[in-house]
Amino acid sequence: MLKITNFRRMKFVNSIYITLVIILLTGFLVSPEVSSQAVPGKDENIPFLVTFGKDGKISWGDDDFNQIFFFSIPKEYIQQFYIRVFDPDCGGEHDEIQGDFNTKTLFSVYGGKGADPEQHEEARGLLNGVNYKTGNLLASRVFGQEARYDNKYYSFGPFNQTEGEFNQKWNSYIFKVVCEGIAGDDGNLYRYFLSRDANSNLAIEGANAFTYEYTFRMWNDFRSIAHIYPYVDTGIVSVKQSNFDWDNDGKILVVSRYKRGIEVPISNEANWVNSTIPIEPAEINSSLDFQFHKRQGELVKNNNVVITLENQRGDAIKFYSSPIGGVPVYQPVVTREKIPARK
Ligand SMILES: [Ca+2]
Ligand SMILES: [Ca+2]
Ligand SMILES: [Ca+2]
Ligand SMILES: [Ca+2]
Repeated sequence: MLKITNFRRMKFVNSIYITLVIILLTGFLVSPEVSSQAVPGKDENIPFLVTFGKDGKISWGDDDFNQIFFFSIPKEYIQQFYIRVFDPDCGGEHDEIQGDFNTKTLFSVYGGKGADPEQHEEARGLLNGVNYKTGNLLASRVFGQEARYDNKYYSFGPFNQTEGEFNQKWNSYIFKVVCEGIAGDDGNLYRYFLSRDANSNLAIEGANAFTYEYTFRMWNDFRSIAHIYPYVDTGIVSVKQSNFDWDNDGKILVVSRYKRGIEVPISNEANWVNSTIPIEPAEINSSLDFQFHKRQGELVKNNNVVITLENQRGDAIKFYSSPIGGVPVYQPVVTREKIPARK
């Protein structure tokens, strides 16, 4: 046992109070509800989504030149909202140039019947040659090289929740956002934010964002670890992961409450590699943590990668941009007696 003098105990108690006050004051800024509205999410440590123009090479890391994200708005939220896109243009800052900037990117927002990927499998965009642009087109815009939106936001909306497709299970309205590289060969890097406001990022409590095929950019920093958090729903006994164009860039590990870090086979240049990971009953209704550890030594620069997951029946598994139930943590075998003493 650690012996603490009264004075030291007072200091310790005071520091706990101060910490609590700081947590309460800043809670709004760091709550999961807030971070879950950014795509990629705060916990993912992923700088950008990426979509190349359709004349790009798949060896640059985008296998299909489109990306589909879904936003769920809880039924209780009755105000209008906006889907904001950061750096929607392809030019200037952030984007990946090939020759000159000539990529045009079409962003489209869909609602109504056909938008919800749980009720309409084709909306997920995983069936080759099948139209995934289902639902009512609510808004769209093409972006080229536009200084006006370089390193800035463009806001789609306002939308009303009832313009989405209602999902009974999640008691939410679902919206679909499609990004397509309709011309050119450069990579458009961008992010989303679901907001109550057109001009700033104000999160909607209980809202969420998810996808079934995630195409993203890694940080150009070999110390940086990216994460994605697929949700393991009831009935899942195994997960098949597929990764594309990982450029042999270090390791991909799967961590969960019950997995310490299973290494999965990785892709190299413009190829898909897959493997199957068994799921324990105790992992149901939580998220797995897929960790992307970059190779040490010579930096693999501008690494774009695609990840898809499916269950044992071949059904796609969602990735949430913020994990449901929080970030998975280790459950060490011995926990009770091993709380470290404060110094
Ligand atoms: Ca830009
Ligand atoms: Ca170009
Ligand atoms: Ca961009
Ligand atoms: Ca790559």
